[in-house]
Amino acid sequence: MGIDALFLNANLATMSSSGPYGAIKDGALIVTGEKIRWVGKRSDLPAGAREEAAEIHDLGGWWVTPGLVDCHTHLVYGGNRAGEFELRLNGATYEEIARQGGGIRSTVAATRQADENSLYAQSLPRLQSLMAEGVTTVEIKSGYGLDLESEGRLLRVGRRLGREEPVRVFTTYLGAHALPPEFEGRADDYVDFICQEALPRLAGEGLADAVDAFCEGIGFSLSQTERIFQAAAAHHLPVKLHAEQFSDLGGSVLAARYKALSVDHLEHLGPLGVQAIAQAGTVAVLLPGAFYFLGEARKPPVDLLKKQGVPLAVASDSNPGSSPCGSLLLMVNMACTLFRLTPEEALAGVTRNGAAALGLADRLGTLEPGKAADFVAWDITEPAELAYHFGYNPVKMIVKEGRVISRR
Ligand code: DI6
Ligand code: FE
Repeated sequence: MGIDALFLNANLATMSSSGPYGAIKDGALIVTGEKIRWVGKRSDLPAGAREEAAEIHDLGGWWVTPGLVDCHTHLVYGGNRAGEFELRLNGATYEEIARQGGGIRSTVAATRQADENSLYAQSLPRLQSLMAEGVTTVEIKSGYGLDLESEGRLLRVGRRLGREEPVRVFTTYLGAHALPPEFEGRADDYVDFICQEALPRLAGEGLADAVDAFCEGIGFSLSQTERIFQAAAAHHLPVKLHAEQFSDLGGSVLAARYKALSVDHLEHLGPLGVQAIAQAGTVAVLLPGAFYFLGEARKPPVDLLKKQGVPLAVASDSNPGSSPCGSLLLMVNMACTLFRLTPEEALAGVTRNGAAALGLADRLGTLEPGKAADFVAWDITEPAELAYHFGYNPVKMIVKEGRVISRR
């Protein structure tokens, strides 16, 4: 087995579970093909590694982390809602705006109007902004098209972004994001349409890696959500859930019964929900951007989640209404300042646990032999700096599947 690349002179925050950050000072990484073959101290490098290596990269004493994983975004959509933001700051409420045709529905209208190329062009800069900070894996949800044709277009744009950009894209069908205008007053009929038509078709075309729903008073009920989970199971797709964002409907308990990959938001999650997801091994995804942008007061029960050993992920929730965010590092900072995660926990949230929230923990998220050779070199003197700065990007080099894709 040949050595394609040897990376030397770096401190490694492997994020594997041994010790703080799984740190290895003065470490080295050997890459073969698209995978990490060996990780360790430079002094322990296997004999002959330097001679055998096709390429040797000096990482200048920088710190290296796994490639970042943004496990919850809605970044493919048309238009934006800056006007609505302005209205809100001039005193309009979210409900008034929604009644005048604003809110999610205005994004649905703008998204339906945009053809595939236009959607691609509008979404690409949002993706590139995340990638510039070392994101090498991103989840992208549908949910701004709602009808079959537009949801398919959103998911196809997501897949195409993953083919044309050096980033791994995981797509999630979120048909149950909002009630489309053509189903006004007929939410159960819309759920039938999701379960009987849209989900089977999109799953059949291989456009979705998972299924999500917005389980909320202003979204879909517990029983509607359960029907969607059953349809997902029938098509062998894992589920995720927007749960307990504005109220505690028990979405997390339901999601745990369906062995959900993750439950996301969770500001109103109670002890029963925490216990259920702890037992199911479901990841809790924290979205500090939405909490911040909507000016929420109630925080997710972080201490209880930690006490019960629930893996915590952190994501951008990039979307036009509640988190128009292009920086995962800012979310790492806010997970610490707003939700009191430690820098190490926040970094695990965008690496190891972000990967787990996508069911990819065996392939990504730590620097270990056999995992994808996705990693980022940072010009920092200790890993906590990644959480400490905000509005500052210390990336020096990004490697995706063994290939250097960016240097700064
Ligand atoms: N929860 C949210 O915060 C966003 N979607 C969701 O399910 C809001 C999306 C939007 O306002 O466009
Ligand atoms: Fe979301």
